[in-house]
Parts: sequence; C-alpha cells; structure tokens
Amino acid sequence: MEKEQHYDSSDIQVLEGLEAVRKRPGMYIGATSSRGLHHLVWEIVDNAIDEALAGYCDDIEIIINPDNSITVKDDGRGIPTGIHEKTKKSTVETVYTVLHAGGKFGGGGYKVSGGLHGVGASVVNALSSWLEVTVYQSGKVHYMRFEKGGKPVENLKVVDECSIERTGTTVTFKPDPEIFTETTSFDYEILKTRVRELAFLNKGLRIIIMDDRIEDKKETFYYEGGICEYVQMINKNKNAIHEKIVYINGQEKDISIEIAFQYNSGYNSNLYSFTNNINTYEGGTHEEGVRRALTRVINNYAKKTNILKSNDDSLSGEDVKEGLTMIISCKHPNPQFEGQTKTKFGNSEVRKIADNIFSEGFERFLLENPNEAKIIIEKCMTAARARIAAKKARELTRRKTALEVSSLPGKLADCSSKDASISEMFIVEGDSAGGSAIGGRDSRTQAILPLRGKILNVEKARLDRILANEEIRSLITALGTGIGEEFDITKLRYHKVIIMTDADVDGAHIRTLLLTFFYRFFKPLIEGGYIYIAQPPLYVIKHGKNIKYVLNDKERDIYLATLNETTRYEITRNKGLGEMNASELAETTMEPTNRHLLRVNIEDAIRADSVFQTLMGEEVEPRRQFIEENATYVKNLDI
Ligand code: 1YM
Repeated sequence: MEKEQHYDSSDIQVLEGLEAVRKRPGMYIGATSSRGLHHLVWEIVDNAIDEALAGYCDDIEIIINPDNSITVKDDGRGIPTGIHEKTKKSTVETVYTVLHAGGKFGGGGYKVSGGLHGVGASVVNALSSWLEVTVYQSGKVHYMRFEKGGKPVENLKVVDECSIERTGTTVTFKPDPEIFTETTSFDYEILKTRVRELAFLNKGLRIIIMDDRIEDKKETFYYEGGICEYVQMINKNKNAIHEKIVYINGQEKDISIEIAFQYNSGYNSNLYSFTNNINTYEGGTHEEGVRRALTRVINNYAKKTNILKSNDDSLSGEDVKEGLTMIISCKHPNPQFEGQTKTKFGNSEVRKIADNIFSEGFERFLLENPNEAKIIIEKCMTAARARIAAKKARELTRRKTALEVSSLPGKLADCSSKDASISEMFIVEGDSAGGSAIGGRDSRTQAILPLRGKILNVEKARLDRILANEEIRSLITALGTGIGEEFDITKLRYHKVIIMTDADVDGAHIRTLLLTFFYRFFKPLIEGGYIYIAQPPLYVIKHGKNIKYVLNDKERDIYLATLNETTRYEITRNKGLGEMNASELAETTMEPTNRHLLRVNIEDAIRADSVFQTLMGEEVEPRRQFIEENATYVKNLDI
C-alpha cells in the first residue's frame, strides 16, 4: 500500500525515462550497430513468445516492410486495453512508455523469454521514429500511435470492429535513423536464423517471416518435434550412427529442462545450450549438470555390461563428447547470466536438477534401447583409444622439438619483440603474399606466417591426424599456447593473431577454415578477442597523382561521387595480396594507423563453423547455394 502512495506517474517522468534511453541507447540495447537494430525486433517478438508460452498464441508473423519498418503480429489475447491502475493510462500506453513495464504489469505467469537485455517494448518505442500498436480484443480493434521517440500522438482508441474470435497484437515500428546511424536496413538472414532457432526451441509455435522489400520472400518455421528436429537438422549433412534421437525432459519446481541428442560418425561435438531461448554460448550450470551426468551414466553402463573392464580406462568427458550433437534448453523464472558476454547461465541449483533429470532419463533410455546403447558406448570407447594415441603423438612431437635449437616453425618470420601484448602475427595465404607481407612489416612487432594452400579439413579429422598436418603444426607452434589438455593461454605469443587472406572466394574459404579451426581448438583465443581479420582494399582508384584505396563497393561509390564529373580516373580491382607490393600492402592493410581490422567474436566463429559444415558436407546443393550467395567474391565461378 505504502508503495502506491509514493508512486509518481507524471508524464514528465515517463518522457524523461524514454529520453534517457535515447541519450544512452547502448546501455539498453548493447549497441546502435546492425546488432542493436535487430535487437529491437526481438524485444517485440519476445512479448509474443511469452504469450505463446503462456498457452494463448500459436502464430507469430514478422514482416520487413518496404520502408524498412518492421511489423510483428501475434494471435494471443492482445495487450490489455483497459486503464492501468497506477499510471491512469491505458495498459497499452503503459507497456510502450514506461521502462521495464513488460513483465511487471501482467497478472500471473512468469516471463520466460526476454532477450539478452530484456529491456522491454518501451525501449523499442524510445528508439523509433514512429510506432503503432493495434490490439484485437472482444470484437474491437484498438489503435495507438507514437512518434519521435515514443511520444503518444493520441490516446488508445477503438477504430473498428472485428469478429469476436479475432484476438491478438500487431506492432509496427520504424527505427530512428538518428539513433541507428550505421544502418537502418534489416537483414533477412539474421532475422531468419534467429526465427528458426526460436521455432526449434518452442515446439508447436508457428513463426512466419516475410521480406516485403522483395517479392515472394516468405518462410514458415514450425517444428512439432522441437529440439529433436534441431538435432536432426544439425546432423543432416553428417552420418548419424543411431537412428533414434534421445530426448529427455523434466521439471523440478518451476525450472524445466529438455535435452535432445544424437551421435554422428564425426569427431567434433556440436553442443548448444539455451536458457529462456537465449543461446548460452559460454555454457553454465545446465550444461555442466548434463555433461557430468552424461559421462557418469555412460561409464556406469559400460562397467555394468562389462564393456569396460577396469576403472583405469574410464571414459573421459572428451570421449563421450566425440561426434555428439546435443541441444539443451532450460526455462527458468529468474535466470542469472554471467561471463564476459553475459551468456553463461549461473544459477547454481540448476546443476543438480539438470544432472538428476538427465541421468534418470538417459539411464532409462539405455535400458530400453540396448542396440543404440551398444553403438553409443562403442563410439565412446573408440574415442578413448584415439585420445590415448593422440597423447602419445603429442609427447613425440614435444620430445623432438626439445632437441632442436628453436621449436618455432621455419617459415615463420617472427618479430623481435618478446612482449606478447604488443606483438602481432599475420597468417597469410601463399608464399607470394607472404613475401610482400614480410617486406612490408614492422619486424619489431609484426610476425608473418605464410600458409601454403588450404589447411586441413578439421571437421573430418581427429586430433591425432590434425596434429600430423604440417600447416597446422606450424600454426600451433607459432601461437605458443599448446593444444587440448595442454592449452595455456598465458603462453600466447601474440595478442593479435590476424588472418590476412585475399578478397576472393578462395580467400573467404581459407578464412572460414581458419576460423573453424580456432573455434574448434582455440575457443579461448576467440573469446579473449585475440583473433582478427585484416581487410585488404578491394579497389585502387587512381586519378591524377592521387591514389585511393577503398575497402568495398560502398566506399568506392562514395569516393567516386566526390570526384569532379570531368575527372578521369582509373579503377582496378585488387586480385590478391600477392599483387600488391610490400609498401602498398603495409600502407593499406598492415600499418596500425591505417588498417581496418575486424575483431572476430564468438558468433562470427559459430557462423563460420556452420558455413564450413555447409561447404564440407556431402551434399552439393547447399555448397552451390553458398557459392552463389557469396558471388560478390567470385571472379570466375568454376564450381
Ligand atoms: C507483437 C507483440 O506484445 N503480445 C502480447 C503482449 C502481452 C499480452 C499478450 C498479455 C499479457 C498478459 C495478459 C500477462 C503483454 N501484456 C503486458 C501487460 N505482441 C505482444 N500479448 N494479457 C495479455 O502477462 O498477464 C505486457 S506484454 F503488462 F500489459 F500485461
């Protein structure tokens, strides 16, 4: 009661709240880049997903309109239209103007979804040029519009009638270009990827996505099998070794957890975990509980059935992970996110709950499916044998290098500094580019490692074979950290590891291979922000005595527009790094003051990893499609 007396709902306060969002948008949506722009969509979609999770909504529609505004529709109950007790405004207006109003105004039921920032619809309104809400409820169509960062144009009003069966909410908003200065253009692929993930994670929910900027661009995502179908999709281009997907779910208190998995004949694992629909890239207690239980249950079963003879050769966590594709999805009423990117699930009580639910379900599965059980255990045993072989191989390389004067690879042109914090290593493609890079570098701080051709396909090889590949060995030795169990980040010799490949399709391929390699075997380097991509200029524009290097088509057009119309200029497309001489390469791509480096984040690496699987998979069609979609790179399409 006391709280209510102190509540101040003046319009001024509300406007100040929205103004604060506009002053520091980064605090609310992370960034005002393309990433922040797309984040707006998820804030609105999350409310529709919550409505679906509460059991009132089956269909969600997302439309990119020709003017780059976004429409989100659902068929739920509709946001309440009555006057809100505290604000004395309609609840619709309250939800869209009061910060953090989203979860707090509803009746029962906790909010499960909510993006990483989970800031609510009012933030989207604050950052939009205009926003419209339409609610279909009790046979009436209610409508309200806001302009210029969330200011109501007029109160919520009834504008039409509709059939009594029709219920739901439709929201359209246009991001404010004054806030999103980099871009206000939505990327269909980014939206689609996340929409598909949301459909997998919420079985039975239908999500339609349309791009009305283009004709006939519409896709529907609906998965009756939920995360089982997710596992199926990931394993599509792989060779599953047992038919049945293992599915386990359970609930304790108000925490629910679902796990689906299947082994394939590959050597890597694809384990993705989620809490409240958020990808927990950094793992957390749900993952820890499941991993622990997986190792224990498999070991117990192997011992009980006498496949494992002694305790000494127990299977390790790594052994049971080989070839594993697994999705873990947890729903928690009050999740705590930790870690560098706030994508580590921290609630400690979940570790035990996940362990209990998983071990109980998996034990039952093994008992009821002895054939699958046998295949899985055999697979893990083979992995264990390979692990022991790899360890021997590693010991062998170590002993050999200890005898040599320097253990650094011969083709590495190292820098003279031994201070990792100022040292950089450029990984370049081929000897000729390597030559230019060596000629153009600052040898005090810049090391050059030329790689010959393509590195090994790490998807299809096990650690022992990977360690036998010379290009990869050079790379690992140059990094200095060791690999696998021996990995030690404090031994990293360069705090910038820069991938420098040509701006063509081969260069893109090698970059993808390297990113995949780092993602699979040196994840901490990506997480620590040590991996970069160099951006060599795509064009050289000469006019008169001036030479201008530009990174891409857009920069080219902007620069050309500044030239006087009568000006004569000559434009050439850079074919490869090797074709630039040392000083050109240094000036445009290597010198810290001039260059444009991209820092690789974990999402880039995950994307590379899945692109890689597309490229390396057995199927020709997805490969052809990738090449086609990346045709800007392609000079002569020879596939
Ligand atoms: C296109 C976006 O926002 N749908 C939506 C939002 C709400 C409800 C239904 C809803 C929730 C509740 C009760 C409740 C919201 N309501 C509120 C609040 N789609 C979209 N659909 N009745 C309707 O949570 O109890 C916030 S969001 F606070 F007003 F209840």
